[in-house]
Amino acid sequence: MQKNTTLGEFIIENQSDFSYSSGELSKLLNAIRLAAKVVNHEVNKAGLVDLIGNSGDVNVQGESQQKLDVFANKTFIQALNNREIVCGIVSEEDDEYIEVIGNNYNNKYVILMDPLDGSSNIDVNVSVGTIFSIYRRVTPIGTPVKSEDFLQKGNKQVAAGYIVYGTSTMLVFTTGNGVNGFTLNPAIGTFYLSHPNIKFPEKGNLYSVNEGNYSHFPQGVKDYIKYCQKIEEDRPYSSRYIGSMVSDFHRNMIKGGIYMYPSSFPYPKGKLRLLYECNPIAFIAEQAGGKASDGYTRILDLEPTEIHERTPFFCGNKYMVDELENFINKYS
Ligand code: AHM
Ligand code: MG
Repeated sequence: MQKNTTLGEFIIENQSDFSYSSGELSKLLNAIRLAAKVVNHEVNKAGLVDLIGNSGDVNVQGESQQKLDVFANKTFIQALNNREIVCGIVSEEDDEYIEVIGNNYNNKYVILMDPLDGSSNIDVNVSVGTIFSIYRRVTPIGTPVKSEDFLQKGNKQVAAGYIVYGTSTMLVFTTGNGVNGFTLNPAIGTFYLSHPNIKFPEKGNLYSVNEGNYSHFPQGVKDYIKYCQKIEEDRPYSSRYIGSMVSDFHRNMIKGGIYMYPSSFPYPKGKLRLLYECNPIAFIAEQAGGKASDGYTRILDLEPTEIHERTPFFCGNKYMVDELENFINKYS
């Protein structure tokens, strides 16, 4: 790989690594790259213009939508629609899946996304992210997309990634052949390969969880948190929690650590959505040598039944998630 590789060059050079190496997956990643730049531009100036705050609308899950949520949702949908690469889109912000009719239903891929994750952080200038998950459709080409195209297990993903709009903006993705991270040079609007072949470090010393919900966590999770805090060997671990899953996961993957969103009140099944939050992050985690679990089962092996379903989520260094599962299994 040459130095200063751009994302565009990387996509072309690695096309043969993509599971289904038609130019379409490359086109799809290019559409995401473009939308990411547009959203990045808007996120960066959010403090300057009247974009911060609530749009007044409520999404399907009863959560109030931020204006930038709406903007990011529209931007990604438009970029994907315009290129006629996907036959359907699921977004956290839309109740039903979106059918893309263009190209006579001949598009091969579906995409599921959270256009702006952690959006409650925008008002306070804290990092947010976009998460996406890509599958090959299972229904015949040339027919309208159906719900079974979206309700596939995570282990069928052909690509997944996230964009973190942080101190710098990064696009991190996998096509099942390792994880690569690209940093945006905002002066010229180009993503450069800055983090090739990302792997979790051997040891982690961070744990990330909303401890305000502690009293509602399952006993095994409570015991694991106490274990993280115990002065012993390489512990206590440091507690780090931004409240933007993309940023929390990104930090933990680079530095070593575990992210947890267990079942709790008011989220008996956990807060995070399986299809467009947990599955793509789990795919990336595994490709980086980590592990993702609902406490019992590999996230990527869960059988989805609804597009907006939730799951408890534990993700990080493999040995840390193994330890957590041991604590949980003591009570099962
Ligand atoms: P969102 O998609 O509505 O932004 O919710 C998901 C976010 C995650 O990014 C984050 O880790 C979590 O919600 C924080 O929730 P909490 O405030 O309950 O800790
Ligand atoms: Mg989200």
